Amino acid sequence: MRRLFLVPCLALSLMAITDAGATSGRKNAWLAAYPTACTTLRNSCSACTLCHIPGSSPDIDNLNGYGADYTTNWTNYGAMDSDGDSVNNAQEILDCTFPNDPESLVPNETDSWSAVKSLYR
Ligand SMILES: [Ca+2]
Ligand SMILES: [Ca+2]
Repeated sequence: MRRLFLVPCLALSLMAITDAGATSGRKNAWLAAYPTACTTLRNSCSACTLCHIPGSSPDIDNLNGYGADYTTNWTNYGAMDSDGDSVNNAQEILDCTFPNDPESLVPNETDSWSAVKSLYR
């Protein structure tokens, strides 16, 4: 009877260890792949919110669009546009914008210049 209880417990423990290791491995792989990424994105990666839905547990069931693309398309996720804002994920990392937030974009220079000119009219 005791063995019947211990075997499932051991199996669950191994699954938990394996999942935690994989999660940490993905995070560390991202940080290693983007050593010059801005501090905002690196902090978001370290806090798991770059790839997971904020406020949720950081497991495979709570990935955001970017996290899902990162996890399932390891070799091509940089060329993908996870948030549909017409900027690919790799460029968003270079620009320090969030690849899962379509509102997170580099400001349009034309719009910015128009805003500055409007102050002096
Ligand atoms: Ca994008
Ligand atoms: Ca974006």
